[in-house]
Amino acid sequence: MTEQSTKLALPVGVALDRFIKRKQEDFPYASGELSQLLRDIALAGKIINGEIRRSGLEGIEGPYGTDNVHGEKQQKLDVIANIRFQRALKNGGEVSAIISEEEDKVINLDCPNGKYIVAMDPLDGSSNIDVNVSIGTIFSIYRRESTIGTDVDDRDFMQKGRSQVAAGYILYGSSTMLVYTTGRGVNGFTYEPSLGEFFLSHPNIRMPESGNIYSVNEGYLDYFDQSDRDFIQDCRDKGFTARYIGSLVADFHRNLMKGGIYMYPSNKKSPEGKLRLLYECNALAFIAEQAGGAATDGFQPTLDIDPSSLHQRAPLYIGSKNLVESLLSFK
Ligand code: P6P
Repeated sequence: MTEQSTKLALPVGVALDRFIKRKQEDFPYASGELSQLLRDIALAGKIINGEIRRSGLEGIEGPYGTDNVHGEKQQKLDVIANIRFQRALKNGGEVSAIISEEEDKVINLDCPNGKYIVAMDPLDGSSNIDVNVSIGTIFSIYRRESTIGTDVDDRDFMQKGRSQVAAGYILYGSSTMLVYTTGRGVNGFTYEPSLGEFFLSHPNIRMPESGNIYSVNEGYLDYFDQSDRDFIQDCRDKGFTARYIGSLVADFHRNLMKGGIYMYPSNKKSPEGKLRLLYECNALAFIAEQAGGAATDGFQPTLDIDPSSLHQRAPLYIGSKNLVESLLSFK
């Protein structure tokens, strides 16, 4: 394969496997581990997609009966998705440890030679599972800071979002899509269940610089800071459309494709907001920036936030660059 040909945009319809291999050639020193890791995530996504689509028939809807570290009721599919991803990544051998919304502590995969660590929300939007509304998987991939061959340590997980080597999400919506970046743009793949494969459907996604959609839970309006209330009022004065699905991945993806802003501000009930920095905010912030959008906690770019704990929360304003800049002008 000549140098030039791998730089060309790959055609819609190319299979994920071939896309990953072609793009790997853009990284001269790539030895294939990240490629394999992306395949492992896609594999788990395919399995979970099938289970979500059949959940009403297989009695795997509803609560599991336990709470996660945040005191949120775990749904059966939360637990199943968590297991699927851990198993796929452990079997793949490229990942030494995982942090997950569904686990209190770091999950060591006993792969000390794994070059990478993964932070993930196996299934985000759980409250929507039983009412057939879109839900999603969110993942961030980092290179280990600790020495390969030794056990992971805190340094590995306390990396800024700016250090991600890859990030993405799987949206289980009207179609199932994998959207990811490795730092050279954002590409979207649509799952074809009859062939059991993801195919490139949205090459080189760019987020519109502006838009007229705002996504926020206005039921909490009285708990928001005045600056957030003023921004929301400004959106309404401009005749913006309000769209809030209650699934971050679905709201983010719509805004990525059409332009818009999603916000989950700090508020009187949750002073740091609700969303988790390491496995929700950072991945989407990386994608947003790679697609020409922006993400902030209201004071600094999300990707520059210095993590201090595994499950820390961060306010999130993410979407079209002009809308995020407008939001910041109210701060
Ligand atoms: P609220 C789902 O639990 C989630 O993490 C995001 O997917 C979603 O945008 C948000 O929380 C919804 O939270 O407080 O508006 O119900």
